Amino acid sequence: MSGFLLYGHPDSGHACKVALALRLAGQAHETKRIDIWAPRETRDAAFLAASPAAEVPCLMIDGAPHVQSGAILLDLGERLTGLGGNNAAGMRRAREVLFWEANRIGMCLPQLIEARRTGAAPLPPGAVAWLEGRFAVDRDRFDLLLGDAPFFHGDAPGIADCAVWGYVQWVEKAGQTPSAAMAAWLTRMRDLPVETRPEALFPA
Ligand SMILES: N[C@@H](CCC(=O)N[C@@H](CS)C(=O)NCC(=O)O)C(=O)O
Repeated sequence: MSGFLLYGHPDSGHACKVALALRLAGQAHETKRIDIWAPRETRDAAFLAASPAAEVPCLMIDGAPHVQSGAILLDLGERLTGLGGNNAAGMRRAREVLFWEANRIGMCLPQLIEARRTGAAPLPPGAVAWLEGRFAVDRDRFDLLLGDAPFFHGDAPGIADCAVWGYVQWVEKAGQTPSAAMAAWLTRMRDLPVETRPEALFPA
């Protein structure tokens, strides 16, 4: 199949990152919702063939599968315009923010959200306090990285913003309080002239 097909689910911040990047770039694409709460073997056969770990996101580009949200974002940043990645400085900025996000916020907030989910397996004693301590550090680093600019790529958002937004969009669902800078950035992200509601990014 030619064109772009994104497998994802509205509960996956990793998949939301990629969906937002495609929207920001104005890239025509199809989406297919994969039930990440269902047993892996019950998922769409074409998806299972494309995504070896049965994880979303998986982005098909002209029939070729791409997995790992950070790797996909870096690919899209170079491939498409409007994502802040079409020059060396923009890609350097993207790599710096994406690797930080994957190591820090992308490890911390999803676990805090999962810890609060009804029916989730309980985390070991002390794990939530440890994650919350990490998030407090991440929140300060968010402020430092964003600085005085409206977006991580400057005046307009790019793949670094998509990466950070994936889970920061749910900071309150994770039981955490955003910094003032984070709250203002979230408002700017929500007010972008593209769809950002997870349920609408991956319609059933
Ligand atoms: N490091 C991966 C994480 C992907 C991931 O953990 N996906 C989750 C949803 S957020 C998933 O597909 N879970 C379903 C499963 O593992 O069965 C990325 O950045 O894409």
